[in-house]
Amino acid sequence: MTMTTSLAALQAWVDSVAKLTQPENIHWCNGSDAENKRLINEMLRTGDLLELNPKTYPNCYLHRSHPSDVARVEHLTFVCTREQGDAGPNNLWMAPDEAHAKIDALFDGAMQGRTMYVIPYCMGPIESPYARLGVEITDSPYVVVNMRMMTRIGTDALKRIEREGTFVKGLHSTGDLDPEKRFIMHFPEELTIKSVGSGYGGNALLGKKCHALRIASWQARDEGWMAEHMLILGIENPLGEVHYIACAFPSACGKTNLAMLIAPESHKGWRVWTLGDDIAWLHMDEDGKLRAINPEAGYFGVVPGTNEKTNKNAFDMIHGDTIFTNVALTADNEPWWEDKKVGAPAVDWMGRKYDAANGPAAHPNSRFTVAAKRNPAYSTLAEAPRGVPISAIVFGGRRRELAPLVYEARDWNHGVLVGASVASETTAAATGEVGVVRRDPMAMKPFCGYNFADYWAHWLSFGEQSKLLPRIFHVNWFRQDAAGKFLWPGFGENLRVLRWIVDRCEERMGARDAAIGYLPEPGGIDLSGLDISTDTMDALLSVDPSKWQAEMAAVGEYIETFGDRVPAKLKAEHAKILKALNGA
Ligand code: GTP
Ligand code: SPV
Ligand code: MN
Repeated sequence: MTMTTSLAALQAWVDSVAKLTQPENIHWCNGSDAENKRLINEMLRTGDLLELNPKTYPNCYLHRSHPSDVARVEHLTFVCTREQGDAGPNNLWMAPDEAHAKIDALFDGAMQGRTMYVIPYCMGPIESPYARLGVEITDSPYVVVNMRMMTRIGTDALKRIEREGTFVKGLHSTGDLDPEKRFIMHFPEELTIKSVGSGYGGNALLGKKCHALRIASWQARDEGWMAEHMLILGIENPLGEVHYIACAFPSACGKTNLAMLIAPESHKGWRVWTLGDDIAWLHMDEDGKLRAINPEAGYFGVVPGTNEKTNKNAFDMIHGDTIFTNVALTADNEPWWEDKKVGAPAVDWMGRKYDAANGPAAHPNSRFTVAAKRNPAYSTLAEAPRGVPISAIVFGGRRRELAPLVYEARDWNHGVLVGASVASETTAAATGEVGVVRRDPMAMKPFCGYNFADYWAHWLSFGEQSKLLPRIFHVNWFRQDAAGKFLWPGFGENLRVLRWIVDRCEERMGARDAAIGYLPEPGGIDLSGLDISTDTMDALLSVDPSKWQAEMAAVGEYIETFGDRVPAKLKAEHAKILKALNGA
């Protein structure tokens, strides 16, 4: 083995991993085009990638993951802290020694006959003081080419790692894909991640959920910043003024779509700019404003539902330089998915001849991987080292009833309660039952690397530090009528709700004081050019006191499960809302 880094700690770790996993070759990734091309050609040869129609989808490939390996596996994801209480009831926990022993046994000899790739990466703009570094070791070339689009990998990252000396260690092996031998383990106290037995997305691209959320949230608590499951967008009005908004919605609940929104016809001169679609790191600046960077450089987005109408920006950008995972194919070798609106499936996501009796042609959690710069709405401020100042934080969930289209928290502390109360119907982004409401505080249930009670205390601590914090809102695009039809048209029309949010931040819009917070007054949301009845709007903005009493009782019980560590301030906010509801 040749010495390939001047950082002894990195070299020693790579050597020790090689000793354990016994790869045939070791390759340090420099991130170049040539390297990428070589890996793609190799995967075309092994069948890990299939080339898509080069005329209509140039530089696009299909990857089919193992049918048992198509989503995050929360029941196999562990946070391994010395004290179990530090991981909290929101995480599965294992003692670090036991976890290392268990997973190292699975890594033993796991890379025999394979190449071990060493991927130095940077989360965040390479010159950003807020960026953080990591090295992922993997035996999957699919992981390398995905990490190359999703993060900033290679020589520049390695230089910064060598300069700073600190980096998150991520070890990944696809293993034999036996679900019995699959674990995603986090050791926040050691800045270490170990993942085995899955080649899929959030389980294998360790810079994303494992590093940028679970490990980073732990570091952020210690260091006074926040790592959140949030998109970042800029909304520009016809005068050219831009406000930046960060939104936390659970997986497959509309972050990518909102981040790339195209204004409806009726809204000439309005634009949305994308800074990020999944993760935001928030820091308070000298003035007391929260600033956000997107630690990622690409999108790993849900494919089904993407079309010219719902998300034209995404639809256009995934017509080139894209890796598709688990979509179907047309007879012309183009990718196909449910609600694409053009073409027809010939071969399903498992490679079988398409038969409607087998279910959807594309897997409901099929994904595209694409560089952010291909997005027509890409904001170059995504590369600004200090990020952008955030005017509003928006929480949301998928709730067929109860939660109104939009409401605003009274203040920061109430907003923390609103975030802690987020619940949403489960989706295909994680294995398990789909469509059951579960509590998903701040959309971080699967991603917070420490005890939620401590996390809420951390959120509340910001309220004591500044008077210039963003206002906090809650939205719900997914309210349905009795027949199961969405009441709100969603997608581009969501701009109307963003406008109300910005107007509230600018204090140029009144609101109705409902017990749960502030709601739009009649006419508060601009409905020009939209065919929606007054009855529907009333339903969308209704707050049913008895249902909300039951909801807040459930929130109270949930918070109680975190015991003595729950901050008194959060309980006080909860008591205030219950009281207001009882008086309503
Ligand atoms: P992750 O990548 O898993 O974190 O998901 P995400 O939050 O980025 O969700 P995404 O934008 O990919 O949307 C998931 C699904 O919700 C897709 O099928 C979308 O078509 C659908 N969706 C997004 N926005 C809306 C909306 O405003 N209304 C409705 N009805 N559906 C939406
Ligand atoms: C999510 O599930 O929230 C995702 C996809 O964004 S994954 O990268 O698999 O976590
Ligand atoms: Mn996500």
